[in-house]
Amino acid sequence: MMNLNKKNKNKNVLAIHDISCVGRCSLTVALPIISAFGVECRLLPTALLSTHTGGFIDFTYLDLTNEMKNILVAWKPLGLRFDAIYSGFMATAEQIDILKSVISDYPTLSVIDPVMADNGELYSVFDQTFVEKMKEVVPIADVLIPNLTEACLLTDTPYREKIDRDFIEDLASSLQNMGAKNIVFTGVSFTEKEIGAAVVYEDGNISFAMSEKQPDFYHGTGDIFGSVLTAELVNGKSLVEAAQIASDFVVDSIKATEATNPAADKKYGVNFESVLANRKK
Ligand code: PXL
Repeated sequence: MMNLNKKNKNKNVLAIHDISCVGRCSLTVALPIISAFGVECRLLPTALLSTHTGGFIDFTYLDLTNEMKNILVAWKPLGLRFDAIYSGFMATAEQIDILKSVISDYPTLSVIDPVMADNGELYSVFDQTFVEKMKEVVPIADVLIPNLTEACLLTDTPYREKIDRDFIEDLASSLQNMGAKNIVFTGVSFTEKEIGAAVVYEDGNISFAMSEKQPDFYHGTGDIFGSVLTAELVNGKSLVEAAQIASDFVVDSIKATEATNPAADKKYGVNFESVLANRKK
């Protein structure tokens, strides 16, 4: 007999990201991870790309803004409800307005990753106008999950590589002055040994969800972090618990990549599949 978990209430997440066909990020990460954590994953795709934009030269890019509008109209009579909305890569400034209307039409937990930059640099497809527009999501996210580059861009703070706790506190108070509620900063590292997330609650309280630092940088780890975090929040974990599980999951995925393919090209992402396959509940 199948062992059905009676506690599973068949929760669902609406994931609003692009489909990058190759490169393990956005929906190709959110869909398998959220499902494997026992949560249905519904999709609102923002764009269709041959690969993601980080390190691939000639990629195709189909903007799905109009199709997003059609999908939302088709959903209207269905009376859908979502246990969370998890958004990431928005292809155009107009899609940020669509995101805002989805969040107001479907009141629920919103987890927003202001995807636009990493390692001190804006992704090639975005410009300063897009950065200004992205600032509008800060007050509508229940949980905002920027990396440090994105947090600096949102707050007009010069980016730096070496950071300390004061720097995180300053970024957090700037974001909260803009209306941010809870913030989970990703890619936070104060020492050679640790990397993880800084979790800042609405009341300004800070805690850290650290894991073992790995030497190499891989693409797509922010989306893996966000997917695990959102699924575990829907599963009833606290923000710090969910952030710790997500940080550990990312580190395990990097370790699995190095163990199975030490020469892996970093732009193809990490082997999260083997971590999912070996996960014990
Ligand atoms: O992982 C973030 C991401 C998502 N989607 C696309 C990207 C990136 C980062 O480069 O290019 C298309």
